[in-house]
Amino acid sequence: MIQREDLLAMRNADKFDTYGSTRFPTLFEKAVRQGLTPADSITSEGITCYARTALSPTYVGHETFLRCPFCEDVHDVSDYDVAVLGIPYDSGTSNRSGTRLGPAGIRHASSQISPFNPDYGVDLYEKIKLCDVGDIYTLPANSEKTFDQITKGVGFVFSQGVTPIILGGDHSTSFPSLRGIAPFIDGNIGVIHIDRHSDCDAIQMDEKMHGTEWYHSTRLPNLSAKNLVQIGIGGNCCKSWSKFVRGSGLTAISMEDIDTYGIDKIAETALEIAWKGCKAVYISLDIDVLEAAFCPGTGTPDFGGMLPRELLRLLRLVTAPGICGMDVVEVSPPFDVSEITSLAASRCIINVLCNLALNDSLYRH
Ligand SMILES: [Mn+2]
Repeated sequence: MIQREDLLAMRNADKFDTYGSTRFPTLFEKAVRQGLTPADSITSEGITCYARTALSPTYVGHETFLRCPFCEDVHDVSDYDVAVLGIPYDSGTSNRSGTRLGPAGIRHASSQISPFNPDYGVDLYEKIKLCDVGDIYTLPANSEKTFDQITKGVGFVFSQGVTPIILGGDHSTSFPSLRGIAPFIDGNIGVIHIDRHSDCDAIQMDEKMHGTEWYHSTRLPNLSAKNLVQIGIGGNCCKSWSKFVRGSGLTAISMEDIDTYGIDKIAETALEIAWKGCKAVYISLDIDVLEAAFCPGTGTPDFGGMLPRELLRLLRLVTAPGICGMDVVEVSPPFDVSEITSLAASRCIINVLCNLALNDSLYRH
């Protein structure tokens, strides 16, 4: 039998204590200084609100969106108009996971796209001061603590007068993102939610998962379901959905409705409902609203969704008046093919930014 002390790993284990620990305190101090202290519910050392340096989880992004500047110190975010941030989180998925790699996938795909867009006649780099502030430090084993991190991180960016563009992550993250923004809006918020799924159950598998975010978001004090418009609905759905729709006052628009009335009329109706009595509107785009053939890289794809040009036209029309934030969720690179889904998400965000720049319609704080 080999003696324990003759094993290389055991001999090395004995040596580890002699190395000391000089780099960790320095790195951690810098990470906290630049990435903010974590949400109050988190007690372990080494966790920050925004993931920074080598102390980050392994799955956080290493590139920036559209190769824009990285805002390493979150306190400098007020130097910019718009901040892209990632939420690498997929513990809220009920079927296929992988959206924790969504932010990295979208950023990588975005590097193929030019900031100049002839459809809009806009050079984004000239018109908008855009940065990437990195990823929220998520905790895959605990949704509530992750949600606290998201609320703090998104809220901080918005409180600095900056419009957040949020790369998901699964759709459960929209609730804590809105919870971060809502307290800083002096009035009501409307939501334009583009998705094949309605996502308004109170609870899913005993937790707040990615089919529950609208139930909880519409319980925020200044976000009423009467200002929530859902466009593209028609995929998997629980029967409890109809009860919530009737009771809450939300407006659901199906793919059949889009076929009947056309994108322009649908957009006009959505704007009217979302903005009624509101100071700001948030856009939440679940990439699975696209016809499954165009978005293989998502957890719950469905046939019969929007065609790419329908989605781009809808986004162009509904972002015209200005928005307080946007998320693009449910991109799951492990299921993607040739980066199609990540590329679709990137194109949607870039066109929305172009539209905001063109109309000078960023939310005014
Ligand atoms: Mn969906």
